[in-house]
Amino acid sequence: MLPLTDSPIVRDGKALILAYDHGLEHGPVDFEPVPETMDPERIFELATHDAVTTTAVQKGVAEAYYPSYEDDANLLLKLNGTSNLWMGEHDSAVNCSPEYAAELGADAVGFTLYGGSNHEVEMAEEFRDVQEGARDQGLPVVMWSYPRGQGLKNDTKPDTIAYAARLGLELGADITKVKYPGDPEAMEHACAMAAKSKVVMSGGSKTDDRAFLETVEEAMNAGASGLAVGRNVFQREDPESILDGLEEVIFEGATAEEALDS
Ligand code: FBP
Repeated sequence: MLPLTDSPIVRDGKALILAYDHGLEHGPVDFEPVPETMDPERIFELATHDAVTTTAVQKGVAEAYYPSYEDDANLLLKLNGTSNLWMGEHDSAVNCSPEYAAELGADAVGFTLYGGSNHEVEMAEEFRDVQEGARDQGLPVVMWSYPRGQGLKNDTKPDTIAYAARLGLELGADITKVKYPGDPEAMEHACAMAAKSKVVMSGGSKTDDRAFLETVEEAMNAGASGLAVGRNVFQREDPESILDGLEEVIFEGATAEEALDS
């Protein structure tokens, strides 16, 4: 496990990952609420906000846009992904290597693992190559740990999320991104399962400012090390304002109430 003390993707041991792989994972529908977000430039402008420690994108977006932002934003290159057009059992195609990620200027790499899928074994083997390749490049590894598959009817059950967090530790992720399991006790259990590795909460579909900041506050108090968020930022008309609030809650220890009042 990397200590992450020198990594630009964490600030004071915490991370706010701006996720923008939705064009692949969900398709154009996610850009409909705020159409200018279909342009990656808009997201890289947000990535320069002080609250954002890194931005997660796929290879093509990084190749085309990151060169203009490399002085002002950090890059987390997602190394696998699947479109919503895929109707099979949960799986994710590896589309970039850690070596090429490093060439593109990545500060970290990301990988989705669908524990519980019929493809879990192959995905874990692919993760081994990614994790060891990232170690060779000195890059931290962030696992999107999403238990899914035919046998899993509820992917946010407390036990399932605790297991998801533990998979990150066991397989060598430095940071594991999990869905919020619904209450602070369950999140605390998941963070404890990750032991020395860090857990960040996944943003999820857009909610109102209060509900969102309160959940982030709960997750932080439960031991999370931050957030990986897409839609709850870029689907807002004023994304800078929610980033201001997230900065207060994640890095300054403010309550959601204080962040909303400021
Ligand atoms: P959101 O904050 O918008 O949920 O983004 C986080 C994320 O993990 C993205 O990186 C990814 O594209 C998406 O969620 C996957 O969402 P799901 O598979 O749950 O539909």
